[in-house]
Amino acid sequence: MKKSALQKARAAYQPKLPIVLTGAVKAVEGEPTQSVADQAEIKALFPNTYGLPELKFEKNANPAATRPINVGVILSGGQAPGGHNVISGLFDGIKKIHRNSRLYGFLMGPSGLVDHRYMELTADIINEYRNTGGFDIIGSGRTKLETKEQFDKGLEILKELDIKAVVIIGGDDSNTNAAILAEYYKAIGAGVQVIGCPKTIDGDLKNAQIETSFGFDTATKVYSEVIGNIQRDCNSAKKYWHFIKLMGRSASHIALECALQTQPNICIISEEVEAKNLSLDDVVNNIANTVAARAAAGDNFGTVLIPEGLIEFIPAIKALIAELNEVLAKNPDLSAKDPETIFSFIKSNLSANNAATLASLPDKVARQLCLDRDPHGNVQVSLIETEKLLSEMVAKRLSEMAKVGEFVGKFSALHHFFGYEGRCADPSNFDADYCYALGFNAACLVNAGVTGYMSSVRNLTKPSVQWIAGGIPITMMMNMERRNGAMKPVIQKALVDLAGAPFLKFASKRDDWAVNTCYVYPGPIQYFGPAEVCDLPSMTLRYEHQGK
Ligand code: FBP
Repeated sequence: MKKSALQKARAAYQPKLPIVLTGAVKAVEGEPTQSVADQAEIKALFPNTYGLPELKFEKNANPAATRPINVGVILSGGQAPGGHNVISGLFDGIKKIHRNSRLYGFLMGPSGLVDHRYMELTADIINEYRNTGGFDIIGSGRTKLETKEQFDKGLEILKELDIKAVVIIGGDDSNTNAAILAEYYKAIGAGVQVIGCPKTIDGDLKNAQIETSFGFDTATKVYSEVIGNIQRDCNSAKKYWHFIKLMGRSASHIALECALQTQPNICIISEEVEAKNLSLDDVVNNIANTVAARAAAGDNFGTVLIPEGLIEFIPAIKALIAELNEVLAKNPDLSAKDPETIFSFIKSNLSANNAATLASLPDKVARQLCLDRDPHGNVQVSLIETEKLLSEMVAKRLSEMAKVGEFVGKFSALHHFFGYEGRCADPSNFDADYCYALGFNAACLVNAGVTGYMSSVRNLTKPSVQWIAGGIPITMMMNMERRNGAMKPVIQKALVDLAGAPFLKFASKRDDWAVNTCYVYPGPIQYFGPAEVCDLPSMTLRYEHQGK
């Protein structure tokens, strides 16, 4: 494989491990835990893995003799920078436990386990992928692991390869499935442990125990670089409004982090739209008013950041999606029908209010909401062109305002969607170190013999040598939610906290950023140079944990 100059230099980067993981460790148990909500239901569903204690690794002066352990690894869901470093940390971790340990990668996501598609990850292969972006070492996929048949089929190959533990690297849905798999294997005495790793650029897999998911840091730095470049372009030409949609699924963490880094004129936060019960027209009017205020000062340009999940948070559309989910869940045969039949069936089976909301949307958006779902039942918000929908509605509103003298200026919009551009970037030093530590730590959890735990590395705003390593029972993060028409145990998603330091910081500055031009240009991720340039964690993490 031909390598760029940066790739060659980056291959030599040695991720910094927390000091505690550099020698032999022992797992110290904390208090028994409870799920974040719905304790009785979760306990009943996870009788073997509920209530486990948190674990913290400490140095072990008298390590016991070890035996080789074979481990399987799965990359699940969307790509996130640093996945290859989780795998290399895991590889180095199990090799440190015993040099004859073996690592097997299941190919193209969870389906690789079920379909017995795998490869052994040897040192030569691992060395090709250290510190690189992407998930291409074994590929990823979104197959949902949920049935007993899938679990049993997976167990056949795990037994054949003498695999003692499976590490599932995924987001909230994949780690929910990891918990279900752990419970099942424990219940049947399969002798296979399951460990999760918190991955997703969306940043919504975090809680009191998991400070951030990996990939968020790098992806937001990539988006912030290009948003900064666009802002400099628009401040140079002074003739366009840029409508920039950002990935992040339901949560607006990515948009908020990019706003903190680049200081755009407008950034919409979906969670606030919902909390204030704003309609689509309210959102449009707010943007149009800022465009008009800037135009009055002679500035016919600007930037608007839009979280991709916005549409789901507009209360009327949220109600519509909830009913769509019910209709789809009650009529499973629909999925085999052609799109036109599904669309007209849905339209004629909605309540009057929701049918009216659906009818008010542009046809393309209405169809996307009804027809495009991922295997977990999520609306595929990345496919909905909210940036175009908003700019068209803003243009219409501005022409009305112009007629009554409330807008005097020009409005010319350009559109961008940043998501895939950042998911496979070479990990920042933060993500390279964090991911390597998560993988290495997962090996320690396997060695500790536990199951149903998520690899946890904390204290992340401190230098990486001071990070704290351990394991968090996945059931601790779970609650009951309605999915596909039934109540299911799932990991609670972390949305933007409107009382949290990152949002409050943004809210205190945004009026100034709206009218004045206060752009910041963060520039590209730096991999070599002083720590204060190269190793800084995200602003979200810094505000959440250090208040700065
Ligand atoms: P995960 O939750 O699996 O990490 O995926 C994140 C994400 O990048 C979202 O931001 C986005 O909505 C979605 O994946 C896109 O999915 P796909 O890769 O299937 O197009």
